[in-house]
Order: sequence, then structure tokens, then C-alpha cells
Amino acid sequence: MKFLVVTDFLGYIGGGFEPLSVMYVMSAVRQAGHEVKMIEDDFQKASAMIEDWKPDFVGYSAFTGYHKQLIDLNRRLKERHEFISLFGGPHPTFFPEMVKEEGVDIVCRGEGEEAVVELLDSVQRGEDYSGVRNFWIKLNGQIHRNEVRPLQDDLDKIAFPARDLFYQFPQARNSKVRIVNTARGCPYACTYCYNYKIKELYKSFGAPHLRHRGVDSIIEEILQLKAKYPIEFVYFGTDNFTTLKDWVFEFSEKYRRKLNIPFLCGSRPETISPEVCRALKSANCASVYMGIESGNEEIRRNLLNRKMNNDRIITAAQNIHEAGLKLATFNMMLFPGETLEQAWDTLTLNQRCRSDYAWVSLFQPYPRTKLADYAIEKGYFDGDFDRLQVSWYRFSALSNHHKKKFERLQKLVWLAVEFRWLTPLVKLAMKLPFSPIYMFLLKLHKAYCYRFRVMPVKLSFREVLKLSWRFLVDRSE
Ligand code: B12
Ligand code: SF4
Repeated sequence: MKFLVVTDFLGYIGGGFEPLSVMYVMSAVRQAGHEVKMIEDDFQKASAMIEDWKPDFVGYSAFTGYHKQLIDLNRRLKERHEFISLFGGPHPTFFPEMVKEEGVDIVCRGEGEEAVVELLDSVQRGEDYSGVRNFWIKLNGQIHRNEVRPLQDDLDKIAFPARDLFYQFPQARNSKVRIVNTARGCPYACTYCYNYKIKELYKSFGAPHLRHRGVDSIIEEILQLKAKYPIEFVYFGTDNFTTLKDWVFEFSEKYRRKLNIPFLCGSRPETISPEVCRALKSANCASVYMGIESGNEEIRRNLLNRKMNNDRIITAAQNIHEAGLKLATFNMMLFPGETLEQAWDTLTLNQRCRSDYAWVSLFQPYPRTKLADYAIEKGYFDGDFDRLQVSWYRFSALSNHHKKKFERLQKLVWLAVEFRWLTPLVKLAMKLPFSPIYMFLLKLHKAYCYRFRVMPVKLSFREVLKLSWRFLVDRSE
């Protein structure tokens, strides 16, 4: 079978990182003996490729906000060509009703590697594929809603992502930063995040949701990468890199000896300790991302299901600084019912944590998450997920009397964290209608922080200009 994946390529969604999910799926499909190709989400290019190569399947990976664009693209491609369309990723996983959209034939829920291989094999053998697990399948006007299969419990059995497909394009091939996944799942249950919903989807199997890859396998993947492509920095795109202390120690020791390439990883305050930070530093970690999300304890406890207190967060931040690591913090604003005073607490807590890069987005109500359900129930959100957009920075679907002020504050937090003495100015500026200027400054600051703090790779002047330009025109921000 021929399987074409249409993806956001060198475009800007995803900050220019490799699309790990589809590369994993495509690797499994290729290993099973099928042919795979990748093309960017541009109608002309995708159409020309389909005309020329005639794939049996065309696949897309959709997160909420990007899904409409993909549905539309697929519909236009279907008007011209014959193929079976297949959507996977977070949006169809939680909103499988997407299969009812015109032109959508199949949606995949949950992990795709094994499922897609079974689907392609069945179609190739001319068998009835309407019952293949993980899929909702629209056939002859009828929708077949199949259960998911158990999660793959040994991640080391999953083939390394098919990076060559993405690296066929020079900009991706020559990038100095590479993204690598080290685990799947998360033991926590924050109400805005999709992880506990994934747990619910798979709960009948009782198997652990959090699974770590073996350290040796991760090192092997990076060694293989290093042998073929430039690599000066690794971004570990895993929800919580520091969840398992012993795993971090083992990783740090082996990584230091065998790779020692500077890297960035994500964490949660409870999983940070002086020992963990020292271990990361010894392995050449440059920076750690930590979710603060809200600086208001009440919001964290009652709305977000994040029960740590401010002191715990500050201690974690201190541990990170003391180990000589840079700290980047994740935050959100405009939660359902949030007041401006509560949002201001987020600014204050980031100041107290001395965040080296305070990243603040607007809360997005993702389908079927507890916080989205709450927002709908309380009338803060109308429940129309098609209104969600790609950008976390520019758009919020939530209603709030002070929405404009929230949107301005969200773009100004970095200024008060960077230059504390400007705090009174930020208070004033959030009342003034200069959002485009605030956005421009925020992008410049982001480019600066990425270059010098979060992912400090050596860039030429031209590359710095390119990075700044990319952030300025980035559709996802
Ligand atoms: C690392 C990460 C990033 C990284 C890198 C992403 C990348 N290029 O790989 C960065 C920081 C760049 C990023 C950016 C964004 N992210 Co992000 N990200 C994640 C994170 C933490 C891990 C993703 C991952 O690699 N998982 C490992 C892979 C192997 O698993 P997977 O993605 O689930 O893919 C499997 C299945 O979904 C399925 N599948 C996926 N695609 C397809 C396609 C087909 C055809 C098939 C059949 C199956 C299939 O098979 C895959 C393999 O089993 C997730 C949270 C999470 N736990 O998944 C959020 C998450 C996916 N991100 C999210 C969002 C919203 C974004 C942004 C839109 C934010 C923004 N506006 O900038 C962008 C969009 C990026 C993009 N182009 O995808 C949301 C999506 C929510 C939703 N309902 O859609 C998530 C779920 C986090 C959350 N808020 O809960 N992200
Ligand atoms: S800790 Fe992070 S990944 Fe885990 S549930 Fe909370 S937000 Fe999601």
C-alpha cells in the first residue's frame, strides 16, 4: 500500500520541530513493507504528489485548532483525487465525531503505529477492515466505532521515528536542534491537559499509562542521528522528563559519557530536587521547562487540579538556578472565571521564581478535557471547538469581561519578569490598546531567550535574523 502523510512541514506550526507523531507512525508502516512519503500541507504540492504517486491512503495529524485547515485541505484534495483519508493525533482522539466531516473516511484514536499497520494490511489483502481497533470508520454511509487496542507497554519495541522523510528538506536536515521523545504518558491529572483523558480511554486494560523508553535506546537513537545529521542541541519533547528520579540518574550518567550534547527538558515542580538538577547539569542540560500554569493557589487547586503550593514551586525554581540551569516557565491566563488579580499572581510568582523565560499563553479549552467541560457548563465557552485556532497567543474562545486586559497582560508578563522595576508600567500598559506592539516585543524577546538561554546554539547573524523572522510570522503563536 502507498501511504502519504500531509503535514505542517517547514511551516511554522510546532516551532519548526520535527513532527514526531507522524514520523513514528510512518516508521512502523514502512517496516511492515508499505511505501511511505511525506508532503507539506500545501494544496498545490499535495495535489501534484497525489496525481503523480497515487497513494492509497492520505494521512494527517491534527491537533485542535489546526483540524479545520486539514479537513478543508483534505476535502479539496478529495474533489480531485481518489484515496482513503485518515486522521490521527489529539483532535480525532478526543473528538472522533470528526469522522462525520465531508471527506474524512477514518479517524485514529490513541497510538497509531500498530493500528495503521493492521489497517493497511487488511486493505491490501482485500479484507473487511471496518472492525480494525482504534479507528472510527465511515463506510457506505455507516460509521463503525471501534474500541482502542492496549497501549504498547514496551516503548523500545517501537521503531525510531522515520526522520529521513522530514529531513528530505534542507531547512529541516540542516537544523542544529533535534527533538527526541523519551516517554509517553503522565501520572498526573491536570484538568486542562489531555493526559488523564488518554488514561480514561485506555483504563479497561489496567496497564500503566506512563512508560519510559530505555536509556540505551534513546542514546542509540541520538547516536544514529548524529552520524547522519548536524546536532548541537537536543530538545526532549516529553511531558515530564523528571518524573522518575532513578531513570533521570541513569540517563544523566550514560548521556554524559556517550553524548554530552546540550539539551532542554520539561519538568513538574514536585519532581524537581537538588539531586535531580545536579544530575541533569552533569549531563550538560542547559535549561529546564517547568509548568507553573497559574500563580494563584486557589486556581491551581480548584480549577487545574495542581495541588502544589507556591513555596514548592519556588523551591523547585531555586534548585534549578542553584544547579546552574536556566529556568523557563509555562503559564496560562484567561481560565474560566479567572480575575485579573488572580492572573497578576502569575506574574508575581514568575518574578519570585526568577524565570529566565516566562512563557504565557491563553488557556485553550481542548475537547473533552475537564476544564473545557467546566467552561461550557458555566457559560464561559459555547462548546464550538471549530472556533479554536492554531495560536495560543493570539486567540481565546473564552468570554470574560476583561478579556482585552487579560490578552495584553499575557503579552507583557515577560517584561515585568525580566525588568522588575517596570512592573508599574506593565500595570498601566495592560489598560492601553497597543496589543500589536506588545506582540512584536514578545516575539523579539522569545527569539532572544531561545537563542541565548533556552536553546543556546551557536547561530550565525543570518540564522539569528531567520529565527527572529520565523517567530514574527509564526502562525502558531
Ligand atoms: C512535545 C509536544 C510538542 C512539541 C513538539 C511537537 C512535535 N513537533 O512533535 C512542541 C513544543 C513544538 C509542541 C507544539 C505544539 N503543541 Co504540543 N505537545 C507535545 C507533547 C508534550 C508530546 C507530543 C509527542 O511527541 N508525543 C509522542 C507521540 C509519539 O505521541 P502522539 O503525539 O500522541 O502521536 C501518536 C497518536 O496521536 C497517533 N497519531 C498522531 N498523529 C497521527 C496521524 C495519523 C495519520 C495516525 C493514523 C495516527 C497519528 O499516533 C502517534 C504514535 O502513536 C503533547 C502532549 C502529549 N502527551 O502527547 C503536546 C500536545 C500534542 N500539544 C498540543 C498543542 C496544542 C500544541 C500546539 C498547537 C501549541 C501551539 N499553538 O504552539 C503546537 C503544535 C505543534 C504541532 N505541529 O504538532 C496539545 C494538543 C491538544 C489538542 N487537543 O489538540 C497537546 C496534547 C498538549 C495538551 N495541551 O494537552 N508540542
Ligand atoms: S503534569 Fe503536565 S503532562 Fe501531566 S497531566 Fe499535568 S499538564 Fe499534563
